[in-house]
Amino acid sequence: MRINSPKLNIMYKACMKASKSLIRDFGEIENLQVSSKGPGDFVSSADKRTEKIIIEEILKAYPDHGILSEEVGKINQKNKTNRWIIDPIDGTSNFLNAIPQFAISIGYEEDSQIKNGLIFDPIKNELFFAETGNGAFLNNSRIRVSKKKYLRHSLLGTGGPRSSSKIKNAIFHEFVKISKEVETPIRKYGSASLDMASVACGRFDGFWQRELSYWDVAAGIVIIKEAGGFVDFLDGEVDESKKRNLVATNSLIHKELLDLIKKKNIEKD
Ligand code: 2AM
Ligand code: CA
Repeated sequence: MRINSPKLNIMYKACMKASKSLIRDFGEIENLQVSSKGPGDFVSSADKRTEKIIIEEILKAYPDHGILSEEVGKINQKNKTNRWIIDPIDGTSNFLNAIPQFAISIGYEEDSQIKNGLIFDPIKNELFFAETGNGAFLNNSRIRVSKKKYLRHSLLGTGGPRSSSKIKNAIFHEFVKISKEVETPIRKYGSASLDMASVACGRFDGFWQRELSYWDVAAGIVIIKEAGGFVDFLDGEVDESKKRNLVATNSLIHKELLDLIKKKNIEKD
């Protein structure tokens, strides 16, 4: 592994340590699935355990750095300069259903700019990582976004909406609208961070999703950029807390996809 940056090193160490127990927990899920209680509580404690290991490793190295993490929320909020953004299990529903499509995602930002990102799929043993200015990698190899030029020939991914979404119909209509413009059916794999990693390494040509959280996408932002792709937030979102609606592409199909998303949905809500 060609990791020679201090921040990436910490991410890598934290992630490897956490993934050991996560893989063990994943192995238990199939048994729990057929039990009367189901795996719900077990998954939530696996989530918390993974998060705790990652946070401990980061704070051991940088005790005063800020943390934003899906389960515990914010730590060291006073530090506005250095912050780590963590999603301990991205793709929770997959994990819960014993589907091997989930990841640990860790981003690091300085002055609100994402500098480093790492996304680890512990089942496929795929480690995606990047540091600003130094390119993006999958395990030992440099990765690049795809070279597809036209939306019609592109393979796209998306996700959501949750049943609680207040804009469910608009999201479904957007899906229909975009589906009609691509030859290959759109993929919905259920892990936003791995969808972003897929754009970075050229498996997907683009990905968009509404109502995400910052921890779903923080690491993916720098990995896609360093792989030559483009990441945008819809509706002029600049404030991090409002950055929820994302479009990420190989850059060549970006305008075409963005224009289509912005075009009024034809079907009525
Ligand atoms: P999670 O597994 O950590 O909950 C599923 O489409 C993907 O989107 C997952 O990565 C899921 O993260 C993420 N996601 C986050 N917020 C979501 C939302 N409001 N609706 C749908 N998916 C969401
Ligand atoms: Ca997530």
